[in-house]
Amino acid sequence: MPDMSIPPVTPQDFGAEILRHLKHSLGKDESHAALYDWRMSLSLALRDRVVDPWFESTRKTYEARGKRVYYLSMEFLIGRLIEDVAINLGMEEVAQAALAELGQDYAKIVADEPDAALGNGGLGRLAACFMDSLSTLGIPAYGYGIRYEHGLFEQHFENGAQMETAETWLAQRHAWEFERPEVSYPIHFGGHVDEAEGSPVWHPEETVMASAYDTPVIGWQGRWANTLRLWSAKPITAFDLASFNRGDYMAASAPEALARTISRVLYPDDTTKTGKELRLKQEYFFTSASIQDLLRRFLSEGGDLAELADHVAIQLNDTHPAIAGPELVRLLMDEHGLDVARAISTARRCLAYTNHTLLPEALERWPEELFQSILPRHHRIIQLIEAAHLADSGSAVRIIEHGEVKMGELAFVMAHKVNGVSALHSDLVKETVFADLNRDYPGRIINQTNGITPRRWLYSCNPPLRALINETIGTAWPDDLQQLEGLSAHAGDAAFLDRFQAAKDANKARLADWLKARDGVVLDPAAMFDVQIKRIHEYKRQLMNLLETIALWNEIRENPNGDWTPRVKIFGGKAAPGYVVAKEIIHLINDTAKLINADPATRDLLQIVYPENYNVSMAEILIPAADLSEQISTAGKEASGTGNMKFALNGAPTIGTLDGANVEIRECVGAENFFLFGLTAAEVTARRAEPNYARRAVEASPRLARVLKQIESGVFSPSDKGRYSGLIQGLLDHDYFLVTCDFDSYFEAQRRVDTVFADQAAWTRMAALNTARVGWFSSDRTITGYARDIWTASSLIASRSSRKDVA
Ligand code: GPU
Repeated sequence: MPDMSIPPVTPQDFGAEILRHLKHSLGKDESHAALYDWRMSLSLALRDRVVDPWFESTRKTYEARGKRVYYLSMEFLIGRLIEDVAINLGMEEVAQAALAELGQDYAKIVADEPDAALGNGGLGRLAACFMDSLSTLGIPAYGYGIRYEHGLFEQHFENGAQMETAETWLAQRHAWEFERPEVSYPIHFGGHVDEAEGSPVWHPEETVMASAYDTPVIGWQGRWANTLRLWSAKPITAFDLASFNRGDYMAASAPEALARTISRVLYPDDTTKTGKELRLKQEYFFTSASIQDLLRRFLSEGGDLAELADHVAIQLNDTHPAIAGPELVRLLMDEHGLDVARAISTARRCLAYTNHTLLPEALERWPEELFQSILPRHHRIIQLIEAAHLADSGSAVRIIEHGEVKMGELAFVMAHKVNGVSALHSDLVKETVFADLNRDYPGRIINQTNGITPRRWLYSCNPPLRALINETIGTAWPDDLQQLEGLSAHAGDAAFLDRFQAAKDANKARLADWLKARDGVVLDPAAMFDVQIKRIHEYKRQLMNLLETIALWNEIRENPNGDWTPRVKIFGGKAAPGYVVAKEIIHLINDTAKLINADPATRDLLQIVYPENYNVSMAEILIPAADLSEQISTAGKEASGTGNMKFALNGAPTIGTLDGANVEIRECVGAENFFLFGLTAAEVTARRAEPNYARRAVEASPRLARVLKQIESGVFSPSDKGRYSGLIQGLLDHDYFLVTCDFDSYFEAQRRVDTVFADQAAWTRMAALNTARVGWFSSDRTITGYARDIWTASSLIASRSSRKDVA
């Protein structure tokens, strides 16, 4: 049922709006329009319809004088927006019909949109899902980040090895944003602090401008729209005319080039932090601009700084924006005259911090010297923060230690709440990385289990299943996902299960068609689609998946007439360009695929597929088509996972460890509908203490030993037999992620998967129960939790259920 706030429009009228943009915004007529022109015209016509709800939301926010949430994130992994906006506005069918009448192919136009890949993986995609839920829930909020000129690199395979090229989403105009040249702030770097007169003065060496670009984020049924405000770096002086006139053209454009560097490119490191100076500048750049912007907004409404925390909630998405603490303290002290203690306590009441990993290599630390040279004033302020923290809490935990500034500790100390992203992860945060601070600040660490937006990750990406759910339980589920529980009642109904399976089959056929057209790869849609898509990382153990694949290949070859369940192993994901082992794993997957896929003895039973350049749009095709979800990280290492939720929601049971949110997913779907294997987090820790655990595990498993020998001896790299000897030796010498120890348990769990999959009715029932029981993993539930436990922010729209009462 369309919402009253969106005026209904006919395909004819909407078609006229598209044509108006074609003529007046693109300067084309129908006979000259290219695909790009149609896409832009459709996008601009849709954007027009977002503007009124957006203004209305802003007006209500000003009137309410309540709290705004500011979500600071280095990454927003948005993906495409045409379908997202059309669906949230309830205009999908109108848009399709309008374009059909204009003789244009809607699907082709949608697929022409570049993926906005301003993020690496889970953390960035979570931020995008949160923006969607904040709007759907009607919580006044701004997302703040960087408008990278180049998003995450594009991945190509050359003879199986990953190659990277620059991504260029802004090469064509971005249809959804509004440039705000009038909204800009100076951002300073370097120089020194002059403390001669008692009150310190920062004399920076370098200044750039942060210039705003706003993208409206429309919620479900267009009831509310928030703003994603991304900052682009611009020079303070555009162009040095004197140099130009002297004939020195390089020098003339130097200030511009220097400034632009800051928002030029997204760092492609997922979870590992490289400690590069430019990265610190990026972090400070967007954080300072955001803090200046929210303070200006607050003060322009006549706010009293003593009440800042009643109007401002700032959420730090990991430590990347942790400089927000000292920056807010700096502005409160240096520009608004608060004393240190007041400045710190005011800032702390505004700030909260989300931790997304326990991996030591991901905890940001900056060499103190580098930090001080770029942010001398903040260095001093952090010393003040540390002194206050040590004195007030009696804690012994330092923020600056051994010549390093520790951003995790800084974020923790400056936050009134710190949260982990799954139940297990939050417990481990308390017990490990922040054990001491947890004792010093009891109750500060809480849990908020991650979630995903059901609008993009079911309604939009899975039309066949959407239709079946609508017919079965009605249409109120997209913003009240626990209603999916109503599907459980149909899990014994053969007709329902047939239709559920038919939806899955349609999605598998769609994937097969897409892969055929894109890569020329042919899939058997009757085979099990076994999917592992995520960043390539040793802890995520794509290598273990591949070792199991090779072991299976060996066994099929030995017993070709056995009762095998045909499988397609699908991998997708990028490796950080500097992550050597991850790139070796990619190479090995591709080398193995080449050999196994060409084996006539097993070809109909086992296939490996690794499409290049996995991204959000590819996930939207792969996830609905998956039969099995691979969530096989070493227990204790995956903070939450969110892909795991997307697969379960789309009816793909999980094979997985007791890690991250897998634990909670298994509780929801029932242990009998989840393929569990492997060591627990506690067992992992214990096993690491045992001498030679990897070699002993290999000795105990002839199946694994054989596979490792094959790889090491060059079976899969005949032209370069030694290619993987380092990788295999590494596994035997220091298998930190316990691939060897979990291998047998994983292999055995896969055989249980085979057995259930062979019983189609049992499998479909299990798949349907997964969909029915994971409604809790909606990011609407997650955001409701943040709003209640961290922000004390409220919705400014009537809730869905009370709207139902009115209707
Ligand atoms: N995560 Br830290 C990232 O994607 N990038 C990072 O830099 C860091 C964490 C992920 C976690 O690995 C994943 O388990 C989690 O679900 C996701 O953040 C969102 O919380």
